[in-house]
Amino acid sequence: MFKKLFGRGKKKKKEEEQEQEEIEFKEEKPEEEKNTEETQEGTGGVFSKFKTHDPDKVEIEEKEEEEEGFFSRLKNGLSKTRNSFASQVQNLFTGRSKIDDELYEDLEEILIQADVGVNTTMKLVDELREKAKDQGVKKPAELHDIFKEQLSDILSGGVDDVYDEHQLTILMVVGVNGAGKTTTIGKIAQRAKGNNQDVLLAAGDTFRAAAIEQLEEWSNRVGVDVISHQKGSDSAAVAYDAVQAAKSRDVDLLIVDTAGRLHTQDNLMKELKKVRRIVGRESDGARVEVLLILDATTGQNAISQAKTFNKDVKVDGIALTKLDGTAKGGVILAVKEELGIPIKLIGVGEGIKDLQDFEPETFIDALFD
Ligand SMILES: Nc1nc2c(ncn2[C@@H]2O[C@H](COP(=O)(O)OP(=O)(O)OP(=O)(O)O)[C@@H](O)[C@H]2O)c(=O)[nH]1
Ligand SMILES: [Mg+2]
Repeated sequence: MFKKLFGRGKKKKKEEEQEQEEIEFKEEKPEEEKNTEETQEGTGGVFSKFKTHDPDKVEIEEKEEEEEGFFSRLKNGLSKTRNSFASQVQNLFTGRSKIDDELYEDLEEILIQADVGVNTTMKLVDELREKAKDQGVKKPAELHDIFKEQLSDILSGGVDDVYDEHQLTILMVVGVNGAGKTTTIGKIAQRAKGNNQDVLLAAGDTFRAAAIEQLEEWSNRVGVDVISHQKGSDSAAVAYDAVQAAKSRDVDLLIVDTAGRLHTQDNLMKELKKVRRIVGRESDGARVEVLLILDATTGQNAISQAKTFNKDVKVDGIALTKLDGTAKGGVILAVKEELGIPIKLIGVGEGIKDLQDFEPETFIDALFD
C-alpha cells in the first residue's frame, strides 16, 4: 500500500488530464518551439520529464534510474547483514563438498546468530532437508537457490491492499522509545507530499521533552501542517482535534505521532488504546491504519514488543527500521514468520530514500547478489 503513499502511485485525475494535454500540445508544436522549451527543461523545471521527444521513454528511463538508486541504497543499507549472514550462507553452500548433518547444523548456527529466531530457523532447516531429499539434490551449491526460495516464501505476501489515495487515511504510528517513529513519519510525509497527497501531522507525543518540536521541525522541512497541543496535555485530545481538522480540510493523509512506550507499561498502553479508540470513533469511515515501528537492532525483543502492541491496538503493518545498523538482519524473517503482520516499510539508513517499501524479492536480491 505504501507504494501508493510513496510517490509511485496514481496521480490525481485532474493532473493526469493536464499532463495528457501537455503531452498532446507538445506533440503538435513546430520544431523550433520545441527546442526553446528543451533549453528551459534543462533547468529541471516542471517540464523536466519531457527531456526528449518521447515522454514515455523518458519516464521509463527516469523510473529505471530511480529504481537503480533505491536498489544500491538498499544494498548499502544491508551491507552489515550481507557481509555476515548472507556471505556465511553463501560460503557454506559453495564451500562444502557434501550435504551432511554438519552442513545443516552449521546453517542452523548461522541463522540463530543472525537473529532469525529458533522457531523460524528450525522451520527453514527442516524444510530444506526435506526439499533436498525430495528433489534428490546432491551438491551443496544447489541448496542455495532452494534456500533463497524458502526465504522468499516466508517474506512474501500480505501487502497488496489497494485503496484510493485521495480519500482520508489516518496512520497512527506506534512503538517503543527511540524505534524511529517520528523520523519515519517525516519520511512518509515527504514521500506522500511528493505524490501530491495533502498531508497533515498530529503531535500525539505530548510526553517526551521536545517531541512536539521534533515533529514541528519535520513539518517545516516537508512543508505540511501539524496539529499540536501543549506538552503534557492529553494525547487523545490531540488526536481528536487532528482528525476533525483532517476531515474539514479534506486532507488525504493524517499521520499521528505517539509517545514511545515500553510494551510492558500497562498504563501507557491503556493510553494508546484510548487514542486508537478516539481515532476510530471520529474517523467517519476513513481508512485507519496502525503502523508499528520496530528497531531491527533490538533483535528478538522486537517480536515480543510486536505481540503486545498487536494485542492492545491491532497492528496493520510494520516498519522495520535501522536494518543498516545491524548484522543481524535475519530478524526480518522472524518478524514476518512469527507475527503474521505485513512488513510494509524498511529503514536502511537515515536519508529520505532509505525508508523503502518492503519488496521481498528485491530485498533477497539485495542481500545475496
Ligand atoms: N541508521 C538509522 N537510523 C534511523 C533509522 N530510522 C530512524 N533512525 C534514527 O533513530 C533515532 C530515533 O528516531 P526517532 O524518530 O526520534 O524515534 P522515536 O521512535 O520517535 O523516538 P521517541 O519519540 O523518543 O520514542 C534518530 O536518530 C533517527 O535518525 C534507520 O532506518 N537507520
Ligand atoms: Mg518520537
